Amino acid sequence: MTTERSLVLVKPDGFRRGLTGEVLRRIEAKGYALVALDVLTPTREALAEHYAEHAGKPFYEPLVDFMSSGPVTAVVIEGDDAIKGFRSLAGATNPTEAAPGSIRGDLGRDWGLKVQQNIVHGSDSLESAAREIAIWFPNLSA
Ligand code: D4T
Repeated sequence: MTTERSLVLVKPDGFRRGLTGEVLRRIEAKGYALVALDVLTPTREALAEHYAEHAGKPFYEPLVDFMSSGPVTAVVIEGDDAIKGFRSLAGATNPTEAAPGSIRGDLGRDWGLKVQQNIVHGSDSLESAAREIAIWFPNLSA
């Protein structure tokens, strides 16, 4: 096991619904540390960088529209195996399929929209985490 950092976002749907505290509670209850936290409305430019791998996919434009629609809470968390651990806390991308007990399974649903509004984002690898943390927290030392 290695101590890892992961970039977590409480997306605009989670923020609007007042779920930031609930997401942070679950992260802390799991035992991960909060390293940095910011509330901001993401720019389309930052989102283009963050979601570069999805450019051109059918859900890409709706995704950028949604993610820039209001404030998000951006958080860097830290702990042993925190990247995989948070993905497990978050649950499957599709909230209908996300297991009960997970953030998306307990708090999310399909709203019949062009893009899934699934409350949280979490980095999916060490490389993604380093890349994403540099986008959202350029002043955070590694
Ligand atoms: P993020 O990146 O937001 O944590 O979500 P995931 O890691 O679980 O999912 P992802 O990167 O594959 O997708 C990013 C974002 O796009 C939405 N999405 C995704 C969607 O609406 N339809 C789809 O078919 C996919 C694959 C949900 C999350």
